[in-house]
Amino acid sequence: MAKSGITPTPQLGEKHNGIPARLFDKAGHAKSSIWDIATKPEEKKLKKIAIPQGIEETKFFEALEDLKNQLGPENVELVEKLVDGWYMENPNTHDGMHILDDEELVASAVVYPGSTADVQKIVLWANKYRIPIFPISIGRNFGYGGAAPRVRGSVVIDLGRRMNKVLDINPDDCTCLVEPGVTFFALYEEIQRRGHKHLWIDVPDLGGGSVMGNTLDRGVGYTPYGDHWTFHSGLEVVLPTGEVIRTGMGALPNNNSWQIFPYGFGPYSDGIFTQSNFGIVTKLGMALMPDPGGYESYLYTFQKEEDLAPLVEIIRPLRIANILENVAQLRHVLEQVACSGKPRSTYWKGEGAIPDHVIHEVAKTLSHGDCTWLYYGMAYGPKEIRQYKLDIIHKEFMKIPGARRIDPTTLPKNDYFWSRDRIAAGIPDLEELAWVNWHPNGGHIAFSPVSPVRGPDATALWKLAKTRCGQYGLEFFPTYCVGMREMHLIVEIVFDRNNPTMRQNVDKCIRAMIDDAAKAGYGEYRTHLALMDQIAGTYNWNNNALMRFNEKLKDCLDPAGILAPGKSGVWPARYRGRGWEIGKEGRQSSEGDGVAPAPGSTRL
Ligand code: FAD
Ligand code: EUG
Repeated sequence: MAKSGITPTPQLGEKHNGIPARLFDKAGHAKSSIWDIATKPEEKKLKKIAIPQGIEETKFFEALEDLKNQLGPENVELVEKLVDGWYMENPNTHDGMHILDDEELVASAVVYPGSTADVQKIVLWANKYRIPIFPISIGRNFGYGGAAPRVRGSVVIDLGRRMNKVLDINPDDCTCLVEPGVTFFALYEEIQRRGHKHLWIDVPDLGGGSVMGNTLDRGVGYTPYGDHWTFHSGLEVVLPTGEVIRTGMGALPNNNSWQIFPYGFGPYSDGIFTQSNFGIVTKLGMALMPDPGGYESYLYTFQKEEDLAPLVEIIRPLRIANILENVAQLRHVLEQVACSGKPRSTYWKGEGAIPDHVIHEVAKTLSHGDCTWLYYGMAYGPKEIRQYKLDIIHKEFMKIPGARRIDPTTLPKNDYFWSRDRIAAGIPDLEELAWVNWHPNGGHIAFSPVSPVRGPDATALWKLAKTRCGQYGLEFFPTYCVGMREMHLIVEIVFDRNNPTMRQNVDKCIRAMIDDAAKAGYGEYRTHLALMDQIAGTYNWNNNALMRFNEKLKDCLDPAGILAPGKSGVWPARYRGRGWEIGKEGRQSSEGDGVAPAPGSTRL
């Protein structure tokens, strides 16, 4: 791709999913460094529209005409080509970071509702014609499937394009209510614009995702409010049969407590709308953090791989006692090397994974110096309050021989440290994208097991990943996100999207890790569409009792089986027993053998 062809990144003022003006230059750099080494053709014309199984082609096109009549022709688009784009200009038709062949997990069409009533219309339409639909808020679920539907040919509902208002910010209660298309970037800017300087949000490593999509996928950020689902309060949901509900206090007409008390009365249903295919969320309430009156980032480095176990033992009691206050990241030095944004070939051209000694040679040249682990944390509050905690942390962390505290005053303004500093203070950024450039046409996928905050567990998972990635000749970037009583280990593997052999190796490697982990008693907190069946299969206690419960809910809530079939491994009755699961044997095809006619068709 010619560098001269690079267009400017759309800004927030022009597009709901654009980049804030303050990060425009950074986005430009990120984009050109991707384009500099890209070789995959930018655009691919589909051989054929991906018509979903279970409907005749002519009937499908008739159905789309009907949908256009209901929503306006400009709000329904047929998918005829695939453009992978990049993080800031992500496709809504497929997974821009596709691990399977790029024509596998693709939409037939994309539809843009403008209101909850429009979403209801789309759901009723899908029931009428038996067409699978798949909701996205922004579609930047990179590492986990992007905007792709699980069933090939589903109609993607891109909620964010027209439903992207911050509906409410309550500066006294410190809460907000958002529509699907509000990104972390957009929410942050809106709070600044309204002058609520005392309100913080909590952001993931990249700010381009939606508050809603991230929270519904149970994503994480890095302030004390890092576990997003914990901090939500209140949903509005369109059910797969078209009814709308409000959960929690939202069910009480004229209530003024929807965003401050998440439970309401009676069975608490919110959880079933996360990582699920039981409803389409159209409004979400979130708690906002009050400015703690000061903050201070710290970075400690640890020399040896074996330091992991004693370090994690030190972390656990401090984290539970809230001396370690935020969802911190404990990162491996290779990720820091990759964060420079330079491709792997800069450091190593050989076969197999980069040898450790090469990584350490490069690490010596980085601002933090050579090490194996880096703990990026933050202390909050006025100076004297912070200092109390920082002193304890210093005393404890320095018990590890060779531990070092990096003095932030020695670090230049553009050092990666300051990006972590912004993120832990709720200021969304774009820096983290750099490591996706490790390979040309960089795609990535995550293996994300949950670990107790215990030395032996952290070490077991680290070794498991190291062994399998070594076996497949792959580098991996491990980061532990330190929750209150557990850690998510995020093992990111970058691959060249244009290299099918490499993609297949990554797929095999991750599948092996999932099985190894399950055998040792570890499960994933979240996953890519292509891995959902396998992972759901590991949560199989008592003869798959949980999956049978989920299937019962699915059949009851979605009798026609139209909403995101197969999401999280939950298949509607019409699809079951027809080979739709992508198995651990590494089958690359995502489709099964047809669907049964749906029951109850006269009612709908
Ligand atoms: P979407 O793609 O819109 O949706 C995510 C999921 O939720 C999909 O399965 C979708 O079907 C479902 N969904 C969305 N909206 C609805 C709705 N209204 N109703 C029902 N279901 C819905 N993630 C983290 O959590 N923390 C990180 O620190 C982090 N760091 C990253 C770093 C890098 C470099 C990259 C590339 C990715 C990172 N991610 C991280 C992963 C991902 O980018 C974010 O989680 C992102 O916020 C998800 O994308 P989205 O909000 O656009 O969600
Ligand atoms: C990260 C990435 C994730 C996630 C949590 C954290 C951070 C990576 C891609 O998914 O789920 C550095």
